[in-house]
Order: sequence, then structure tokens, then C-alpha cells
Amino acid sequence: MTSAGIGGEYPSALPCEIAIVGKSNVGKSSLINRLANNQKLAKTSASPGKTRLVNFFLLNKAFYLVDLPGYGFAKASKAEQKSWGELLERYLSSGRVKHLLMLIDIRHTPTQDDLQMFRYLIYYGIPYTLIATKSDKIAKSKRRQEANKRAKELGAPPFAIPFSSETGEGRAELLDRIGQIYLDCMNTKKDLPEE
Ligand SMILES: Nc1nc2c(ncn2[C@@H]2O[C@H](COP(=O)(O)OP(=O)(O)OP(=O)(O)O)[C@@H](O)[C@H]2O)c(=O)[nH]1
Ligand SMILES: [Mg+2]
Repeated sequence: MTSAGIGGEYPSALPCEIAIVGKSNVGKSSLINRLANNQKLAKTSASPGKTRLVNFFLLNKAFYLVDLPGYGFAKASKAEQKSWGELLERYLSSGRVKHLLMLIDIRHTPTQDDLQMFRYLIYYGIPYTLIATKSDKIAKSKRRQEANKRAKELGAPPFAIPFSSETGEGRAELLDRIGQIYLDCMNTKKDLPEE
């Protein structure tokens, strides 16, 4: 794993880099651990504001999955919020990210910060996949419906993958999706002229 703070250097880019965005405590780091089936890979915490750097995880020796600090952590000081915002902005505008996994809590209507994040990624035309986290917290029969409802509330086409880092629900579906994203990255790379 490679980490970068404000002004820190990123590792050399690979053709495929997928990053995870979402509000603080939504389960970004836990999702990485569940995907990799390694609880110790990314640091997680019950209190928001755990991830404070841009952390690059090399998966399958093939692509980067990037853990980012969450937004909207009201208890952080103004200075901290500003520095996390800058970290996020610098990373997202670096042109490295090929696809964003945007995480929203399956139980709650998206916040103003979520709406802002979503507008930002649409504005910059960054491809994305919506994931509704903590699906284990609601009844199984409601999960698909609630996940899709959250997507619709964001202003997106009504589809989000219900996901639980606790039970592993949605892991296979998300891995499939990541496989497709990876192939897209490799195909796009082929289409580019040689440097
Ligand atoms: N029940 C349940 N709890 C979860 C799930 N995913 C994460 N959590 C819990 O939610 C809390 C926050 O998880 P993190 O993965 O650290 O969240 P984060 O989005 O990385 O947070 P920041 O780094 O602060 O932005 C932890 O207590 C996790 O155990 C889930 O799918 N189900
Ligand atoms: Mg985190």
C-alpha cells in the first residue's frame, strides 16, 4: 500500500485506477477489506474520519483501488475539513481515476454533501458505480428496492448495488463489475496512440 497526504507524491499510474468516495463512516475502507478478504488491509473505525490520506492498494498486481478520506464529517475542525477537501479535490482532478465507486448508506436519503459529490462526478464526466452500503441493517426483502431508491434520490438512474461488508452481500456482483471496469480500462488503453 502507498499513501499520499497533502502535496504527497502518488505512485506511478497504471492503466486502471478505481477510487472509492462517500461520506465519512459509510464503509469505504471496510468495503476494500471485504473485497480483498483481508480485514487488516485498510484501517477502519466506528468513529468517522479514520482515513486521512489517499491510500493506493494494488490488487491482483493489476490495478489500483484507492481509499479516500470521507467527506461531511461535521465534528472535524474547519482546518481538517479543508485539508481533506483539498486532498480529495487534488486527487479527483489529477486525471488518474478511471472509475469511481460512490458509496451511499442504504438506510438514509443522500446528504447535501452526497449530492454535491454526485454533481461533481457528473460535471467531470467520471464513470461511476453506485453502491448502497450496510445492507445487513435492513430487511432482505427491501434491499434492492431501497438501494435503487437511494440512487434515484441522488438524481442518478435508479440502480445501486446493495452491499454489506459484514455479510459479504454484493461482493460477487461488485467483483463482476470491477472485472468489466478493468477490461474497459485495458481496451481504452489499446485505443490510445503510442507515446
Ligand atoms: N453493519 C455494518 N457495519 C459496517 C459495514 N461497513 C462498515 N461498517 C462499520 O461502519 C464503520 C465505518 O466503517 P469504515 O469502513 O471505517 O468507514 P469509512 O467510510 O472508511 O470512514 P472514513 O475513513 O472515516 O471516511 C465501522 O464501524 C464499520 O465496522 C456494513 O456493511 N455493515
Ligand atoms: Mg476509511
